Amino acid sequence: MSDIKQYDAVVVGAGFSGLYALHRLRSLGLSVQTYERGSGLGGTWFWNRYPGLQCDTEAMAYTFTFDPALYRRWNWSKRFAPWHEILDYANFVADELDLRRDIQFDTTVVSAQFDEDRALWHIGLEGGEQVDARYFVPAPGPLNAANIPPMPGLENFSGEWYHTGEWPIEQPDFAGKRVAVIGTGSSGAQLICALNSVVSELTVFQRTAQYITPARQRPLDESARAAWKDNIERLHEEMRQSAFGAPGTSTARSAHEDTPEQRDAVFQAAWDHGAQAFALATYNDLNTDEEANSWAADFVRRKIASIVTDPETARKLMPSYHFGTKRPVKADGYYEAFNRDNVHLVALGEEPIVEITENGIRTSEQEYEFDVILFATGFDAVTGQLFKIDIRGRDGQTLKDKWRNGVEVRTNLGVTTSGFPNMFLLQGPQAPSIMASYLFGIQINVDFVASIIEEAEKRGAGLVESTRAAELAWSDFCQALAERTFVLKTESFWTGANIASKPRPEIITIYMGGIKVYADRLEDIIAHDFKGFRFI
Ligand code: N01
Repeated sequence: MSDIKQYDAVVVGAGFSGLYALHRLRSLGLSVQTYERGSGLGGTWFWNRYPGLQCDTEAMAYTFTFDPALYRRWNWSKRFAPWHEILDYANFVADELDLRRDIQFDTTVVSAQFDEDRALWHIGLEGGEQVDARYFVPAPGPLNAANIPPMPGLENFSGEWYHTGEWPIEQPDFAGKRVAVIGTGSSGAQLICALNSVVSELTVFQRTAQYITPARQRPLDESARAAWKDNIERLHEEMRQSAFGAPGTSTARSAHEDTPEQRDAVFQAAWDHGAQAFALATYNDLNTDEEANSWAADFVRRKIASIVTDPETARKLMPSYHFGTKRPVKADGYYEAFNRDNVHLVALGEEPIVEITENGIRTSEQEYEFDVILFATGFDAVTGQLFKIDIRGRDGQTLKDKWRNGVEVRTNLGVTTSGFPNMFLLQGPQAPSIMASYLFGIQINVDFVASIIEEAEKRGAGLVESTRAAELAWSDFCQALAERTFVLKTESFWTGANIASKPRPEIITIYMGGIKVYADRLEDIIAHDFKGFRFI
């Protein structure tokens, strides 16, 4: 008798998708073991804990809706949940669903090899232990592999430095320090807003000027929570029928239907409302129509000009790429921060970084001295963390090779890829994932995986696998969706072009079709005998 532990399913990661998968698969009667590399729950919220971090999806929509009673038991304090409250929520979910007993922390899965003869996955853990599982369910997170750009001299820096995505558990103290922030995406913008009044000097190194609209954070009172809780069954259905997966995040109106004055009023109302309104709920053609896009972009540029008092700083902050082709950034007080005497802006297009020195950062123009350098430089997105696991399917083929190191990622619905039977990706490439309300997308994704596994168990099938035709059709569909928009015109982590050393994808790794289209497709597949999947 082998002393290798045997499970029905192994889940990699105890972020929200891993937690819900553990719950759903366990409720099918399977034995499930989850391995988590961190020492706590929460995935991305465990690793990102920088000052100012909050979720930019409204908290009441960033809550599991699969069990209305569970939904009603949790109380968010603010419109946008701060990171530590989201960690508390992850722990609440784990406790309520009694998940902890099947999660092993501080355990990194390093390999997973499919054994065709035994219809099993051999899963290798750091330290050498191996376990076996019939189903292998990686949920390592699409924004989990920190991108620390190679900068000559970093090893010589005598101060402290951190990356937002690998933040220390003990919060560093920045009071009175000279701080550099490199990067102005969601993480950088939140950091800049939180730190500018705490540090003595804050210097922002900006590679691309972004469109940043206000989040409009505010406390949530009982009546605001009740408005959601009392209606959660209806709101769940509204989320299911929407593109983004949250109420109030879409519109059927074209920007061409309004006069310039009306458009300005619509943009202003969205600017005042905050959250996703500006990008998603103003007009439906911002990402497909040149004029509509330019009207939105101009509105933000005019805001920058009216807020930022120094014209030279305002000029550097003006974005020029197509609005919405990088993930829209929401932050309160971002442009206002640059009116402070202690906040400085370096536009890297005009003044590139040459090296990190012992005392700070040397650009082409001068050396800046810092006590702290903060990298808000994003992630090797979507495939980065997945590729850290040596995953081998049929005939020993690695996932990395099959997907040509990210150049040609092919999945069926973001869930499976042919040649890797009984492997189910959660929030994987070409699933709604980072392009939709995250927890809602998780529910749809995991419920579908659970349906396939339930069907395989019912049929007594040892293996289930996507057909090659199905994954070609789905990934080509994802690419076609992207080509209908402006998204491919801009270098971003959506297009896999944020990291210079990474090969450029030929097939996009994100899915832009929205929750409704995705969920309808999954229902149709189930109704048609799981077409596109082979049960063996
Ligand atoms: O990362 P990013 P992020 N030298 O890739 C710059 C989620 N999130 O961590 O635009 C100098 O967006 C880079 O410049 P450029 C959310 O999905 C959510 O901010 O590529 N600069 C950019 O300015 C978000 O979209 C929340 O030219 C370099 C920045 O670094 C995603 O995570 C909060 C550089 C990276 O921006 C990623 O956001 C935070 C270099 N070599 C994050 N390399 C919520 O609120 C990169 N940059 C839920």
